[in-house]
Amino acid sequence: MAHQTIAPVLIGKQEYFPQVSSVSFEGHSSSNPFAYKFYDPARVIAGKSMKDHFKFAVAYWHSFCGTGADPFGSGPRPMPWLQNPDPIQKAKDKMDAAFEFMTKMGLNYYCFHDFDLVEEGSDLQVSRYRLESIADYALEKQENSGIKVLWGTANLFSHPRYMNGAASNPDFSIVAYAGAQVKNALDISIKLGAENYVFWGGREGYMSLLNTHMKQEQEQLARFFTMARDYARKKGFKGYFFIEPKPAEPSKHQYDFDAATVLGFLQKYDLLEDFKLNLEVNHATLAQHTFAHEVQVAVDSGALGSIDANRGDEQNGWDTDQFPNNHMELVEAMMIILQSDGFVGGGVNFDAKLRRNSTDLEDLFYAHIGGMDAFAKALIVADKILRESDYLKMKNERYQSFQEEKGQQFLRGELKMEDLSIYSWNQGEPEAKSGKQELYENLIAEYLYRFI
Ligand code: XLS
Ligand code: NI
Ligand code: NI
Repeated sequence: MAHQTIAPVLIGKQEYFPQVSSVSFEGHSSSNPFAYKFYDPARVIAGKSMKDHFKFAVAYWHSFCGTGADPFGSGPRPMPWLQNPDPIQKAKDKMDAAFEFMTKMGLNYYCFHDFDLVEEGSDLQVSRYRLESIADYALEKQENSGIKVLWGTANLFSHPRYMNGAASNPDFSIVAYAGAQVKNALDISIKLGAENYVFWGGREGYMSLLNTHMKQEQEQLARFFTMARDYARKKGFKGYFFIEPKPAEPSKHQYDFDAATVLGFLQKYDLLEDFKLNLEVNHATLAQHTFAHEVQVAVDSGALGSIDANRGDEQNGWDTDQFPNNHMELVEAMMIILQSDGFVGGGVNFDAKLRRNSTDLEDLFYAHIGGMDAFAKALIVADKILRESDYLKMKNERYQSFQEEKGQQFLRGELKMEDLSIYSWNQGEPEAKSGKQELYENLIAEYLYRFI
């Protein structure tokens, strides 16, 4: 087979994306499909460069491992970096492709699951060896390029052993195995200088309550998070841990259902100091929330750690993980983020995949350029709305009565039910005040077209 003889000669040298040399900012009047129209990394918005606002990251799994396979058929996407039969060489080829892509895109971060980097071995020892080999290679590439790890994680959902859960499994030996895997993943993440570490519990939930001790499983989960935190801290990890909420899929019910559920859990088990949230747009949709809702819930608790940027499909009820392009949705979210202190530790990771029939290698560029431009545009527009429009004034005026004496007393806890009663008997029927939702919505629509 030709690739077996060619591969060693090409280590680190093959160019996987020769059609693109580099993607840079050309402004909104450019028609170059390989240029940013809005994402100008150095441009300062609200006191911070766009680059620092977002810390855009590529998701290793979707962009360099996913061939487009779905339950109905194998993957049609040619992935030239996945051809070598030797797992370590294949992992290196994949990493070459990833770093070539990120360098050309000007992306400064990536996110990975342990076994995105290299295939899982036949046992823990082989896996450990493989992970260490590829981590050495990654470290070298990171040092040469300046690219960093936004977060690492362990894949605790693909292998059949996790069919009944990982940390929340009813069988202790599986919980222990998950522990061994997470220990490795933490070691690798720390070695690669990962800024954060993620837990997404795709199988931490149940398929049927009939066979499930929900209370115990949640306690197991909390115990597991606590152990992982303690281990990582002992090893010198300074970053945040993020829990990524999702209500279902693949489990029927996932314990990390949505932002509010996870916050309650973290508070109950005293983990809020070290654990924040990684919010995914499409997961919000599945939980029947808007993305803005999830962001607001997190921000209100100082727990907006990071974002998995993507979007769902208006007709499909599953995690389609499309690249983001919904401007109304993103502006609303960016308005909330701009009014907060921004991400606690994290950034914007494109947990998004090309459609199965997007099979040209250059499609990966279009997808990320579109996503980054959508966020950049949303940031510009959100900032402009907050600074130049009546938005904040309108919103504050709705609450004006709480600035007045009685409202203030109420907020301070100085009134009793009897006081509310006396007040209302004297005032009579309150005047109707419009919520003006359409006017607020128009503001976003309007500013989307006058932002440059
Ligand atoms: C799946 C999740 C997953 C996490 C990382 O729905 O989004 O990709 O982000 O395990
Ligand atoms: Ni995700
Ligand atoms: Ni997802």
